[in-house]
Amino acid sequence: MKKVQTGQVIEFYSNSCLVKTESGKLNCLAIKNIVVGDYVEVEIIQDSKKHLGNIIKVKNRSSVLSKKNGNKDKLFAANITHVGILVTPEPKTSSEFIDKWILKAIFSGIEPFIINNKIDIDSDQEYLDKLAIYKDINIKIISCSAKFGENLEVLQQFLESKCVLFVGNSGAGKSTVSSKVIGQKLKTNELSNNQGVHTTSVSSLYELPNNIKIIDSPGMRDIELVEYSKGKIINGFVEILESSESCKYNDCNHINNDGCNVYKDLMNGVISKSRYNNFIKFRDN
Ligand SMILES: Nc1nc2c(ncn2[C@@H]2O[C@H](COP(=O)(O)OP(=O)(O)OP(=O)(O)O)[C@@H](O)[C@H]2O)c(=O)[nH]1
Ligand SMILES: [Mg+2]
Ligand SMILES: [Zn+2]
Repeated sequence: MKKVQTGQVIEFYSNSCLVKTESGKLNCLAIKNIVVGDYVEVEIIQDSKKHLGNIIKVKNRSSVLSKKNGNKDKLFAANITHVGILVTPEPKTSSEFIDKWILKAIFSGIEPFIINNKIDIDSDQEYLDKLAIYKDINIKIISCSAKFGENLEVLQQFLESKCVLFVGNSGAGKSTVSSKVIGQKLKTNELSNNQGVHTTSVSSLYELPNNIKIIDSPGMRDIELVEYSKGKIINGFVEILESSESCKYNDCNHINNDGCNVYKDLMNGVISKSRYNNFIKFRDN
């Protein structure tokens, strides 16, 4: 066995993690600020029963998902390329939830897309109008029924060579989509680590054929946007940002319509009401 190996963290417990390298899965001592998805260098330990390796280096990340925890950033997952936002007629997905995750993805260096799940159940015009808003701003939408396996091959194809995190309200079908794509049930939250201690949350990375990677990180379920400064929120609304470049005044607040191009585009229907409302809400709350 090579003394130093490169691998990816595929499972993360409170004080240890599993690193997948060319010679297999190595149980390693977790070090500070390592998360599932990280590429690391591991030094093999010859004489320890508990841990097979020490992480000596973390490689640069292409993206990182984190959450503010007081003054600190708590990291959840690294090197995710795509966030799949599950949108369903039942439970009803709010536009606020969708816009929050689009913004979060953009700020984290990750591409958001929408999974229109449960196409087997009835949806109304309001629901279809909601989806149309995201199609208009060039968000990729994949429609499927996870439960009945409809169109899942399209999702699977799209996910090739990507590393995805599925997000959605409770009941939207994250677990169903994941297990259908993975072809097995997900690991549950209750898992014992090597010292027999039950950890309440474990983050996992599932590697599938065709180089599909799915990350399951229970801690990322609910996010808040308090961490982003008011001035930056507009960067999470690309069409509004673009429109704002034609506002008459540099310090336009996009509310009073004096020379405001965003307001004009809102009136023209170029910018959707719900996107505009969420932008103002996220920015001014
Ligand atoms: N009709 C229909 N039901 C679905 C579909 N996908 C999932 N469901 C059902 O929706 C319910 C919730 O699915 P889950 O996969 O457990 O949802 P989840 O997003 O993991 O929910 P939480 O774990 O609570 O966050 C289950 O009863 C599924 O069978 C679908 O495409 N169509
Ligand atoms: Mg679930
Ligand atoms: Zn303006």
